[in-house]
Amino acid sequence: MSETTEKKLIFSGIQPTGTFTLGNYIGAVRNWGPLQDEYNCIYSIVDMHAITVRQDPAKLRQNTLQAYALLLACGIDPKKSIAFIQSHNPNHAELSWILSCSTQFGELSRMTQFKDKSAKHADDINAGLFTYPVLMAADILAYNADLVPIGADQKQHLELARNIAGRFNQKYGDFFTLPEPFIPKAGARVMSLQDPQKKMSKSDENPNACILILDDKDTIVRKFKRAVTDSESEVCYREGKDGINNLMTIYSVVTGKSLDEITAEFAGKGYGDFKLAVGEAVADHLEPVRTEYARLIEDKAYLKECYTSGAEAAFRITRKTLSKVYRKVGFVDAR
Ligand code: AQP
Repeated sequence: MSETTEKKLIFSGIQPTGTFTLGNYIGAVRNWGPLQDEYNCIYSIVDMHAITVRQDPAKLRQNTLQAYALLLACGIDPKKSIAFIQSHNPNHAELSWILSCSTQFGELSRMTQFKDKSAKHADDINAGLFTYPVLMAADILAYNADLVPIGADQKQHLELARNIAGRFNQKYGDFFTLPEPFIPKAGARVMSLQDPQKKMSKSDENPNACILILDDKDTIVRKFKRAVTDSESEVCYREGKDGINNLMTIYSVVTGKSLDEITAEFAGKGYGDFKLAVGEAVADHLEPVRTEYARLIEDKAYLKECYTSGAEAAFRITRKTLSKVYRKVGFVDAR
């Protein structure tokens, strides 16, 4: 990929904390492939973020390779985009330190994800969990990304990245681009199938709460059949029908049908028929991803070639950023 073109630059990342969920897919990764022709895209498996909660090292290694293969299976072309593993480019962590000196304790304390995750992992509220958004700001600002495609849950972190960039620019003179969020119109927040007021998450302990994009058809259909809905029977999008609203959004995204078309399609039918249709549509939609993943995960040499060259390209871009940043903050040139 050319490093100097007029195209806008996109950066986004995903944690290798488990197999991607339908939420990760619809809210984020599915949208990344189509952006590759219009933008310069950089996508990362952010393993350094993953260790903010306890991980089994062998499992993390396996999940990281799996996540990288899944990224490609979801349509990221390593010839068009830079696709790499975050820990292979140490410049992110270096920049993160500099940016942490332009970040306020108070603003990090207000981050919803920190509050949620520290409640969930009360026995391990580590400093990394607290400073996670600074590393995320470094991920983005190291490339001076213009746009960051994310699900709605990451909007607050992106706003913080903009504040950090703005503060650095004020202190040291204009340098960082203020990144804009790129949030999909539909499916920006896919909800848990078991608790539709909670977002669908990879690390949910209830396996029925989330669809993993590598689940087989039977599993997907079964999970949708068990999805929590309400005591009515009308398939329509309305306030208070969180479970049905979530299923309708998912069905709409995978079939391209509008909410009105879906209501008409299931008029007079019960939730059972609807849930079965959603399950089958999702399973069929994900089938090509599963097939491509099965092929890629067997080809470790190809994956290695892709993530190694991705990291080299990422390193080159970010080293230039860091050199300029070091000069700006007043560090003595090393060479
Ligand atoms: N439920 C969701 N609906 C829409 N988008 C979502 N994303 C995550 N969950 C949903 C988007 O997926 C991208 C990658 O997310 P991440 O892996 O960096 O972390 P996360 O947001 O914390 O995702 P999970 O699945 O909830 O992981 P765990 O369980 O490990 O914390 C982001 O763009 C995110 O917005």
